[in-house]
Amino acid sequence: MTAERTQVAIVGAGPAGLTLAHILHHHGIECVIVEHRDRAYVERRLRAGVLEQGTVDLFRALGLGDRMDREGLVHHGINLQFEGERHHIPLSELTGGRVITIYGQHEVVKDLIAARLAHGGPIAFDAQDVTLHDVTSSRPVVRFRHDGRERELHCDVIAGCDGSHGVSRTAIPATELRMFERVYPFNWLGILAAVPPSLNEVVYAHHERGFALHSMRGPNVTRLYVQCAPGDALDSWPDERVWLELKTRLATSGGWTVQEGPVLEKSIATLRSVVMEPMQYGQLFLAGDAAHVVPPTGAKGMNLAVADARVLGEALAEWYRNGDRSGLAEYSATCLRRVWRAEHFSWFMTSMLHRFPHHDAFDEKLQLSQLRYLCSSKAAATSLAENYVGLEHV
Ligand code: RFL
Ligand code: PHB
Repeated sequence: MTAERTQVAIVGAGPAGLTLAHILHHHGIECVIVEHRDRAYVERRLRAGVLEQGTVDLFRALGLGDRMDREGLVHHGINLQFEGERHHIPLSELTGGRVITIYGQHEVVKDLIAARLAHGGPIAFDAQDVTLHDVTSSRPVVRFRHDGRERELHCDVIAGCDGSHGVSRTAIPATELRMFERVYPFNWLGILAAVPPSLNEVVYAHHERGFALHSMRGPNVTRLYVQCAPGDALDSWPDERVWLELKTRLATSGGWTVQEGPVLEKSIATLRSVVMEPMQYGQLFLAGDAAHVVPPTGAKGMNLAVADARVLGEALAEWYRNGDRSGLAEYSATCLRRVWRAEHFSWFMTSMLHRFPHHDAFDEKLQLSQLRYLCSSKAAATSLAENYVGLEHV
């Protein structure tokens, strides 16, 4: 058994854990990241693609934005499509010039890992049997097996950044945690295709056969999603079926639809809304998907993870700098205000754009009316735009 000491133990090397490590490093606070997958796995895991302005600004301020600025695609608007017509929502025009940046989450993760290793910051990849102990004491401990030996990490604070299937959340007794949840009766089948995007912006399509989404990862790579049934497995979606649904659901009456290309990756994501309250127990602080999950329709999950890390990092810096615990005491309440706004927005986008099994003609008319309102009222479009680019003060 090797016993070690650090100031903050971070469980999980996703966007939340890695961002927090960089903020702490910036303030001269020591931390160790414990990640149960290997480096190649976390760097390959395809997920989010839309960075809010606030996320981009934070990465730049931490000196992590070079490749993102070179390779990320800056978008000034998104499109909503329904009844075969495309409607442009000019995000920047409606929000005083704010933009979104299309840059894959795995590219963010690669950049943050490379920068951390370059300054000598420890990450224990491939850590097995990670467990949390004494989280209500002033000396909590993280134990794990690594490189064939047992390690014990003594720290002041544990940051639980280990996603929705991690162990941190389970270190909090059920009696101390309230869980709010909504499960949706459909999933998303996503593909990455080696073909240039068919349009230079993101398209969210409402269609009688179900939702579809056109996005991208670069000038020659398209990212596409179709709503599928909850029981569907990947083998019920051969490439021909995926393209047929995408082309049907994304087609406009003007004859536009998506271009086909070789499928590089295919996977199914489940859609859920979850919030855990509070996001703190003793010296354990939850951040990102460990504390809350949103359906991807609002493109909020990674941005929320980064926002939690920023609040926690600044609160820890205050505490170490002058013993002021007020930021830590308010951590959960501060984050939950933003989290619930994003939960509402993601639920709203999901409810408006998908086909629900129990929907009848009345429900569909309501969805279409809401979509038409968003595309014809500046007030309604502004509300969508400010949520989409990210609200700074909630
Ligand atoms: P992560 O990324 O899941 O990272 C958690 C890390 O913890 C590790 N881990 C453990 N480590 C040690 N011990 C254990 N016991 C552990 N258990 C787990 C894991 O291996 C992992 O490395 O959580 P984090 O950092 O909170 O980040 C959250 C985001 O990953 C997530 O919210 C987004 O991907 C959601 N999301 C989107 N978010 C956006 O902001 N914009 C988008 O456009 C967007 N699109 C999406 C998405 C999620 C999707 N899926 C796959 C659900 C699109 C999709 C399809
Ligand atoms: C993506 O590019 O993967 C993406 C874009 C918008 C979303 C979700 C995912 O709402």
